[in-house]
Amino acid sequence: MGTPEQPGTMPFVGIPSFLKLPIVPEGGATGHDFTVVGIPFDEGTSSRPGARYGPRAVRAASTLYSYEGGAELFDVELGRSILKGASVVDSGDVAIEPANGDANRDAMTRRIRGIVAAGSTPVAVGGDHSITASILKAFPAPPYLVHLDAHMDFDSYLPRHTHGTPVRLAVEQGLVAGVVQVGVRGLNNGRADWLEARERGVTVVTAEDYRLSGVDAVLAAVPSGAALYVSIDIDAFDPGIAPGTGTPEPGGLSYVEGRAVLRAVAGHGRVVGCDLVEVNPLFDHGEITAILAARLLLDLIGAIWEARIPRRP
Ligand SMILES: [Mn+2]
Repeated sequence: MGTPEQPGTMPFVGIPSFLKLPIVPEGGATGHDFTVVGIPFDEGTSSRPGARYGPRAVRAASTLYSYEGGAELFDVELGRSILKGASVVDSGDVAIEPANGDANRDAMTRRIRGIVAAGSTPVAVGGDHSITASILKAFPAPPYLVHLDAHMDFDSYLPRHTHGTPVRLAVEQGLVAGVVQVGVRGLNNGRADWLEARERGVTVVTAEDYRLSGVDAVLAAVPSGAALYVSIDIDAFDPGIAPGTGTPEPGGLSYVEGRAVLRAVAGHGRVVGCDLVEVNPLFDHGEITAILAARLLLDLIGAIWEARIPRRP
């Protein structure tokens, strides 16, 4: 996978870019298959802030997988290497400023637009979930949104640009061709919003639905071959494995359940971009949330790459 920035070094040595991959400056993303970008913004948080530290924590955790300089990621369960031949780079962070909401949101959109225009697939690491609406604005055509989350993020009672509203904003502004949500649960999704979302065509696969129906319930909502955008809110996962987040909710997905969704959608459609949001290291324990996040991103982009490049024997 690409040219390792720091060949031969151990995970604990060197500069912790994502997977210790080469750092390319903003605007230098041409020719790379995937471009990781940090968006350290958490002013959309409704409860416990701190997700601005998510990109740094996820990058540091990702170095656990950087043996051999990240040059090969052999998945022993799959019996093959993931991301083989893919060029993946870390383009640093969007330069977020405090209390500068509109400028920050414009900067996010511009940055993602640049990555897309360069022919690369953006892999954004948040930051709170409000960033997803600004990211979706960057695509020339609205993709289908595959959204893993405990919450529908369709709140009508919150201001427009919070982490409880990106899906409402995306639907109202026509930024998505459709939405399927997986892992929704708990007592913080309002009845009126739930009804309205479904009326507007949002498919809600609750955590319980998913346990009963598996990935079929998700795939049924998305046309085969469609352009997809995958947004992973880490709170889709159970707080037992993902405590480091602002609004944890019991009863979430296991790692294996979540990975199955990611692999299935990557093989079902054409993923044009993705994000992983709401990792809040201030509430993490033993870095388990950040490690889960790093692993999910590797699994996802590995599956996207595999769908693009037919497997060789
Ligand atoms: Mn969310």
